[in-house]
Amino acid sequence: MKTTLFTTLFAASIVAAIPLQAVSSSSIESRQNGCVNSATDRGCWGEYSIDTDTYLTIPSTGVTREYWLSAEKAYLSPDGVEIEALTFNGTLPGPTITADWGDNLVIHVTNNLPDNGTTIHWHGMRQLGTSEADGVPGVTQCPIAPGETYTYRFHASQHGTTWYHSHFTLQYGDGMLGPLIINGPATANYDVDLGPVMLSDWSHESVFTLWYTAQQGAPPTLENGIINGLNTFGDLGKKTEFVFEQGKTYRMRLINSAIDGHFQFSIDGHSFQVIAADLVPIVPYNATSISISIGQRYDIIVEANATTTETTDFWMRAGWVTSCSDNDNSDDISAIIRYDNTSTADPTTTGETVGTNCGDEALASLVPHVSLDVGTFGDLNVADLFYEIGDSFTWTINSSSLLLDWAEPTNLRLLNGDDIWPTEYNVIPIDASATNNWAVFVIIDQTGFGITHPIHMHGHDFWVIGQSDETYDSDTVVFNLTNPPRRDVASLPGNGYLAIAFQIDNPGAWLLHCHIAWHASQGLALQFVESETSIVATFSDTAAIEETCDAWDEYVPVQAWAEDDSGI
Ligand SMILES: *[C@@H]1O[C@H](CO)[C@@H](O)[C@H](O)[C@H]1NC(C)=O
Ligand SMILES: *[C@@H]1O[C@H](CO)[C@@H](O)[C@H](O)[C@H]1NC(C)=O
Ligand SMILES: *[C@@H]1O[C@H](CO)[C@@H](O)[C@H](O)[C@H]1NC(C)=O
Ligand SMILES: *[C@@H]1O[C@H](CO)[C@@H](O)[C@H](O)[C@H]1NC(C)=O
Ligand SMILES: *[C@@H]1O[C@H](CO)[C@@H](O)[C@H](O)[C@H]1NC(C)=O
Ligand SMILES: *[C@@H]1O[C@H](CO)[C@@H](O)[C@H](O)[C@H]1NC(C)=O
Ligand SMILES: *[C@@H]1O[C@H](CO)[C@@H](O)[C@H](O)[C@H]1NC(C)=O
Ligand SMILES: [Cu+2]
Repeated sequence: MKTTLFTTLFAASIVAAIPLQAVSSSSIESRQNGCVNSATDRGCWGEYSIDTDTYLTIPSTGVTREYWLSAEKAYLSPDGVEIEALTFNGTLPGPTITADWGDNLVIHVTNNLPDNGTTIHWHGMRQLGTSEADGVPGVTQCPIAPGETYTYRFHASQHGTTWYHSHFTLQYGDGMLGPLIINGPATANYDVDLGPVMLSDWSHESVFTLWYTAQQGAPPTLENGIINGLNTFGDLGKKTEFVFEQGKTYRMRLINSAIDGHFQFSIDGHSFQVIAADLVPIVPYNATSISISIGQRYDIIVEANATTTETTDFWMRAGWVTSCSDNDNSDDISAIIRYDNTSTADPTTTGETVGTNCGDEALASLVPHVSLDVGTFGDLNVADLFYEIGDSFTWTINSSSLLLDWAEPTNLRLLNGDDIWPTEYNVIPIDASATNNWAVFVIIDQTGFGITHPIHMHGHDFWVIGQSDETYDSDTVVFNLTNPPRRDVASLPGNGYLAIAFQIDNPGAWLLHCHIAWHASQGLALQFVESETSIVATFSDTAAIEETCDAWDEYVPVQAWAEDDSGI
């Protein structure tokens, strides 16, 4: 076990060192002297462990993992129906990117699409000191023009399960996404890591075509959903399959990578332990199903202890919650677990009834394992969510809908000393003061629609200090500042409010947005410009920022399509 772990930890070649703040170095020897991660000791991780506060302690393995990704069109049939997909390396999902906690990642993304720009966001990665690698067009960089390459360099300062996806308008809905796994310790033991389980909704028509109707307000109904890139559709297609060995325990890494789908995940005949919410290990709790909002991840441990006398085949269900959005194949988005790998039969098992929860798991269940309280903060930042109906439907935050100019990203403006922000950049400046270094942001749904919005923030995990479907009242609200749930996506309940707190410790321009792709395109987003005067000093490759914009400026006059949404 010892040999295996440290072989994988240090097998990758050392390519380049990335300058980072607050990186402590550790030698291979000291790590080998530490506690070794194994099936019966998952809390261990060399000289670090599951108890390490990942905000304070940033391990460095000295290892750089280098990847190449190609954004390209591909004809694929995930559910038996052939479509022209936009992909990474021609597959759906794209290649799994893996690293160990403390590694550096260097990912070269080449845009081989004939007629779209692109940028890649590494969802949930803290990007400490590397905001230029956050991959948001119009915020952190210009889109990568067709034929061009941009290199993303960042440090794996957290561990767990996440994903990467295009942040260029609706593009990930056509297939530009993949898993991103950072190996590290866990809060419960398991035998086998089964890897990512990506739950997506799926359209037989390009999301760019659907956008023409979506921008009028009503969300389109997609035809299907897929698990790890596969599902059936009527008699067509096939299901993803997993094999269990009786008595073993399996870690599964659930990722909701949908554009407009909320899932209640379950496995017939099995309950499971939930051990992490997004990139935050939690005190394990047991569940028979789990509500997973767009952009969220849950790591679960499933014990292969089903009764197999009647059947050896069980459905794994991405239960579609129809009260959040419609789907034509809502009762058949599933995969198969087999205890007998020679079986080809469809399971006949029955499972959990899908409920109506469009929001998150109960806050009380999501107790972070490393207990951290919210520190001193200044004035609250409060913004109302509303909407406008003009030529098209847009959401407004604090009276303004996000609209970014791809050619003038916030980072380029900062480089050029041009920080008179256009109103529609929805900038909230955030700065620490002598007495506090925490920010609190409250978003209040004033639309009256009653729709739940999964809110994702870049550059930070946030502390969920308030989440309610009741009317926000500043006089009576009580925030939970004592080790509240911590993660990077949390739901804003319909007609209610979401209050989050985060540490002002990472200079950069950080997007906060609804992860329903239609809503993001309709402007439900803003950006925190955090510690503005310190941002430019964090850039390690200003030439890359400028050259990407120069190439984009050259491409724009010949591009086939103009920006027709918020840009993200
Ligand atoms: C992606 O494709 C490129 C060639 O286009 C190849 O060099 C690279 O190794 C592939 N990346 C992965 C992660 O498979
Ligand atoms: C991106 O490409 C698709 C075709 O794949 C097209 O429909 C869409 O309009 C393009 N969007 C932009 C902004 O280039
Ligand atoms: C949850 O399930 C695990 C594994 O079966 C078990 O050890 C544990 O006692 C259960 N916890 C609770 C609170 O039921
Ligand atoms: C199977 O394991 C789960 C926890 O992983 C536990 O809650 C459940 O009671 C077990 N079932 C049986 C039949 O032992
Ligand atoms: C099926 O399981 C057996 C026993 O564990 C194993 O030897 C065999 O390689 C497996 N076959 C496939 C196709 O996975
Ligand atoms: C909301 O807009 C007002 C007026 O433009 C501004 O003073 C305030 O700082 C904004 N608040 C937030 C949270 O954006
Ligand atoms: C705050 O949240 C944590 C995690 O959900 C929970 O354990 C704790 O009881 C909550 N405290 C209060 C006062 O609500
Ligand atoms: Cu939304």
